[in-house]
Amino acid sequence: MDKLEKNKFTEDYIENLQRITLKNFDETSEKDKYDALCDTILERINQEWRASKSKSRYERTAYYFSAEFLIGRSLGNNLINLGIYDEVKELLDELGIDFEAIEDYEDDAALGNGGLGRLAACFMDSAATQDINMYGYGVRYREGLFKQYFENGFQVEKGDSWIKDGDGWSIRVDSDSRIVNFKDQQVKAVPFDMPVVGYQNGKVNTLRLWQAEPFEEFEFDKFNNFEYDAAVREKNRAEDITRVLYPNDIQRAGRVLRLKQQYFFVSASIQDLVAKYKRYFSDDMRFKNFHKYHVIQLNDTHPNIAIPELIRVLVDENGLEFEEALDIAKKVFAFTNHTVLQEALEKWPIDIVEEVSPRCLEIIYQINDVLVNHFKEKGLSDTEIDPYRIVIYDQVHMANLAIYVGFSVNGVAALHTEILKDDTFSHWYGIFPEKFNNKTNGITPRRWLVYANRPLADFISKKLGTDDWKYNLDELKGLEKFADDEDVLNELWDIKQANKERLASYILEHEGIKVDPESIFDIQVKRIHEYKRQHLNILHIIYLYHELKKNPDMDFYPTTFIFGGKAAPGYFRAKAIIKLANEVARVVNNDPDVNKKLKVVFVENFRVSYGEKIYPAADVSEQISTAGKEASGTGNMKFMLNGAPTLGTLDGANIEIFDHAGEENNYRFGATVEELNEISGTYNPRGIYQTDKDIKDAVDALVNGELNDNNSYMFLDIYNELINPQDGSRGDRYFVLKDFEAYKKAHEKINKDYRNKLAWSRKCLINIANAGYFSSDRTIIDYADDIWKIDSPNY
Ligand code: GL4
Repeated sequence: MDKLEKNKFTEDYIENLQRITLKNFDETSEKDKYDALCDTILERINQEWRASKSKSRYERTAYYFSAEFLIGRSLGNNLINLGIYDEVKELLDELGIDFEAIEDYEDDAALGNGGLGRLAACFMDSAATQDINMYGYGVRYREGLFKQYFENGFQVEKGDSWIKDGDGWSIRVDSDSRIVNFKDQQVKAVPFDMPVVGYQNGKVNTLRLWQAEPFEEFEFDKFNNFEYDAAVREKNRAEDITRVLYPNDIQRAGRVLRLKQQYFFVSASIQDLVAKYKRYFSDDMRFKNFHKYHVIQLNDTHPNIAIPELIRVLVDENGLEFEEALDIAKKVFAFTNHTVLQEALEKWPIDIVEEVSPRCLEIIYQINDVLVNHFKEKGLSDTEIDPYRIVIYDQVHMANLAIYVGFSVNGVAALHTEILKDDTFSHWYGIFPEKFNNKTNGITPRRWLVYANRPLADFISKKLGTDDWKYNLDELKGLEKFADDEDVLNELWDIKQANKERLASYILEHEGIKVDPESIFDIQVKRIHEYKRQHLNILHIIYLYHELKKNPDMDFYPTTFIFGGKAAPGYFRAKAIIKLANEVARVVNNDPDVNKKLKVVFVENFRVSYGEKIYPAADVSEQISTAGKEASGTGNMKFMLNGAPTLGTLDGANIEIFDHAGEENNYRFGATVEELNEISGTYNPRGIYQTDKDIKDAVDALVNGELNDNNSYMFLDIYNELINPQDGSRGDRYFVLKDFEAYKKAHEKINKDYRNKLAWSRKCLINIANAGYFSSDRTIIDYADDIWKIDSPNY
């Protein structure tokens, strides 16, 4: 911004502030100042946004259908991408406004659970930055992911009404409202558009989130008749549809309302696409060229009912034959799978599908018939066809639907895609090998480095002599030439140290725990799940605690173990893991024999904006899932990009991180998928427990009174799962005890290596230098080139 633009910005800002509040400047609140800033920025974006929209109208565009977009905050990120962050901060300073307080005022838009939703948000940022036409379609939940509190160490959930005071970044587009018909209900879908600003390139894509509303605010007759509840019943029923985000990560939520949500946003989005196509391509009423302009990426199975919905709209509302419509669908849909855990593969009972949209169920049967005929012609018997059926045992298999109709099926990391081909979907791979492809996940470097770790970003630009790495992350490779430059390594160490100090004060302020910034910050933040094995980490801390109690002078470099993450409210054992971590923290942190060397913190309400403070301050990135279970992981990439070596299993994208940055710069441990497959029949966790004293002592602490679960039986539940299964299974399904010894050894190595400051800093540097591959810019370009063929409008 030059001086003129700066003055104009300030002028506009003050004018907006006064206009929306009817107050004098010094009477306005933080919220007022935040709102006015959003308005002023939106005005700046408006022109480029409209230009991008009209330009893309006649160009091939990818539509990303996702039930989740975990955006977090937008203010800082938008300013960074517009290239005016420093200037605006300065302008506000001049007005006497505390910019950080304004940034902190913004609620996270937590419209997602974890990795899957955050990936969608990173993709939006990358597509805009790489000038790719990509339009996001999702749900405007009125309640985002619950807020997490701890009471007595137990997780307590509270609502997250993130838009109760308005939402500074959306534009309500009433004129594009659609009607969504359920079997027994009709609601209005109102779109709210959020701008997705590319990094300093003038491109603005759109994220369109639908909100469910009634046609009438209330029924006057009933009100007049003193039936007050009845008068607003329909309104509430409509609003219920987009009221809450289901708080399940990985697990499936088999509820009618959940399918209604899915159908709701998908139906509105499909109608939107078809209506616009008819408006701009009015000479193609048989939709012959529809597939040339549209590709729809289905983010996991949640939006898959879009397939019958597109066919419904084409057949019922536009007079196409079923076969014609199915042909179009086959060219338009592509499907991404995000997990191999069986409990996540959605299967909907047919009566629920019928209850939501009887017509879509009919169409699903029709598609299923085509599928069965196709396989019969190929000579398959009825039972051979069973695993492919879309409808079987009164359930609709949402993955089968998308794999059959879609032209592309992708996994999200190399190992994951191999598992899909060899195992989860091996039957499909046998028939349609050409549909399968891998797209290893990525993260946006703008939010996760340029914004979140300003000191490191400045350091990189200075060393490389350019800013280009911000949109071409492979350039980080240039840092490798400093691998043996002591000054540079020291500088890098100091940046980390300063970040750790910042996090330490934040933790003191928000968690009330004093941690030593000189200690190793060993961090595991992610959703709580048994397969992610936070309990392996905790058992190891219990072991360390025992060792230090026995020998307080033990040669041990002080370490702070930091946890963060939410458990699904209905997932008892995940909640038990949180209670356990909090209890271990209580015991360890209050024990003067050890608490100079060992500290444990579980940060409350981990979310995107907390992550922005945590990743830059990590020394060790814990990525310890059971091999084969974590499809990719993306937190692992955030740590790597911020210069933390990975302590990880051979799982998901960890493998690719080790490949790119070198095993010698990371800490790999634990059994491989093959090894686990091999022992799965004979694995005996109790045997390990009986022979390994360290493990026994740590596991026994769960039930011998050392730790207190306030009579919740939570620790007994974990104990039973590990060595005393109550359900006849062999126990320890996630091989926690199997990997314990290797995990312990890896920690010992870290504890030793960290003392060599230069050697450690070198590892950090090499991780950063090789993080280029994990930019979501690379991922999205791969989608655009290989799946969407987006650069060829004449496709
Ligand atoms: C997930 C995977 O668990 C995670 O490994 C992956 O990184 C993410 C994005 O692809 O998708 N799948 C589901 S379900 N939730 C996830 O976070």
